[in-house]
Amino acid sequence: MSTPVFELVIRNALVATASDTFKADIGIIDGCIAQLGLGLAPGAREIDALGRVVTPGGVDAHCHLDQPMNEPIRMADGFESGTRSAACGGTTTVIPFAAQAKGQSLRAAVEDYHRRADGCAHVDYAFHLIVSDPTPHVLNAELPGLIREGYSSFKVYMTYDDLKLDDGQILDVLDIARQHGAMVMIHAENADCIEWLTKKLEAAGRVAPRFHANSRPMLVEREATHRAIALAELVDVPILIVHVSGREAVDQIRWARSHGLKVFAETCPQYLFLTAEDLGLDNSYMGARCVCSPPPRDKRNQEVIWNGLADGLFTLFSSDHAPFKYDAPEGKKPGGEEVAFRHIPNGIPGLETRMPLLYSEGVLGGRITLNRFVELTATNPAKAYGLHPRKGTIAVGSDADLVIWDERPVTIRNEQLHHDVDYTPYEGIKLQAWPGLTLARGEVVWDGQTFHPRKGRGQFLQCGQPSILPMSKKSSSAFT
Ligand code: DUC
Ligand code: ZN
Ligand code: ZN
Repeated sequence: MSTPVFELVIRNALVATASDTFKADIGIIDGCIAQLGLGLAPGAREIDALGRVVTPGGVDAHCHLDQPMNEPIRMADGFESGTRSAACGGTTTVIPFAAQAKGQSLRAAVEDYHRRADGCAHVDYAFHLIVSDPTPHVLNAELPGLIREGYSSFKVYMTYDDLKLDDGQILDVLDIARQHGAMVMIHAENADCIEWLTKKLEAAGRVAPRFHANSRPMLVEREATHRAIALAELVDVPILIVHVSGREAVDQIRWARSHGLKVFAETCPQYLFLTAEDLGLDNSYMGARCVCSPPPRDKRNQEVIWNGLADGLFTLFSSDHAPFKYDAPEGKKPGGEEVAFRHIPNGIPGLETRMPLLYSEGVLGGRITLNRFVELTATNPAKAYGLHPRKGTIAVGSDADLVIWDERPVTIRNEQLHHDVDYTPYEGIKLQAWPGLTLARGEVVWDGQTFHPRKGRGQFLQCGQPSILPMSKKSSSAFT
C-alpha cells in the first residue's frame, strides 16, 4: 500500500456547489480541501460517497444562542448545544448575535459574548452585532473599530421595546454601514401598529397564543419593509430584510429590486412549513411553541416564499433559531405561568432541521435545484458576511466543511434532535433525506447516527466585507 498523501479522501462524491455539479474525490489536508479530482492519491482515511451528493457544510447566518434575556427568560441553547445541533443537521458555521443592551457599550456586549462562546463551540462561528443604542460614541468610535476587527454585519430592529430604533437612528446606522462597507440586517415590523393591535386584542380578552398572529398581520411587515427600503435608498446602501414571511413583504422587495435598489432578502423554514394555525385553532396554550415574529402565515404565502426561493428573490435561507423550552419557567411559560401572548418569548428552534427540510422538500421535492440549495444555505451566507471562499463552497483552499447526504425516509422527532429544547415545531414531518456525515474542517462531527463532540473545536471567524459588487444602487448583480 502506498504512503497516504491526504489525511482524508472522500471518494466518488457527487459534488454540488452553487454553480456546478460534478463527480470528484475530495482530498483533505490540515482541515482544508487540498485537491479535487478523479483518482486522487490515497488518504490515511477514506470514505466512499459513491452515488451520494456532497454539499458544502451549511452556514446558518441567523440564529440566536445564549443571547441575554430579561429575567426569568433564558435561551435553551448556548454555543455547546446549539453548535452540536447545528452539526447534526449539516451546518458547520453559525452566526449568532452579540446584542447591545440599551445603555451598554457595544464593545462590552461583544466581549461578554466571546466569554459565552469561548471553548464551547463544536463548529466555527462568527458574530453579528445587534445595535440597540446608537449613541455618537457607538456610531463613530465603536462600530468602525468593530467592523475593522471582523464584526461587519449588524441587525437593527423596528420593533421590540428593548431593541427598536426610530427612523433617524436607523439612518445613522445605515450611514455608518455605507462608510465602512458593513451589512445591515433589518427586522421589519411596525412597532406602533403591533402595540395598538395588542392593546385592542387584550381589551377584548383575546390573549391566547394564536392572537400573536392577529397582532402582527402582514401589513405591519409590509409597511416596515417599505420604510426600511426607503431609508436605505436615502442613504444609498444595501440592506438585508431578514425573516420575510409572505407576499406583502415580498412585493415590496420585488418593487425595490425592479427599481435597481440593492435590497437582499432572507427567509426561514417556518414560513415554508408552518402556518398561523400552528399557533392554535382554539385557546390552547400549546400554540406558544410556534410563537415567533413575524408569525407564520398561510398556505398561499408558503407558495409565495417557495417561489421566491426558486426565482432568486431570496438570497439567504436561515433558521432564526431562537430556542426557548416550552414547559419551563425560563421559556414559553415565564415564571411557570401560561401568560398572555405579548409575554411569550418569541422564537422557535430550527438549527438542526433547516438543511434537511430544504434539501428534502426543496431539492428532492423538485422546487429548487441542488445548486440553488447550496447557494441559499451556504454560499450566499458566506458571501454576505465576508466568509467566502473559506466557507460556503467546495474548492481547493476552502475549509473541509462538508455534508454527505443520505437519501432515506426520516420522520422528524424531537427526541432525535440535539438541541436543548423540549420540542420541535416540525415534529412528525416526513422527510426524504438527512445528513449522513458532517465534516467540520476535516473532522467528523456527525456520522449519521452519532454526534462526535469536541467542545472548543469551533473557532471564532472574523468576517470581512460582504462580497457584493459596488455599493451603488446602479449595479444590478448581487454577488461577485
Ligand atoms: N423573532 C426575532 O426577531 N428574533 C428571534 C425570534 C423571533 O421570533
Ligand atoms: Zn428579527
Ligand atoms: Zn432573529
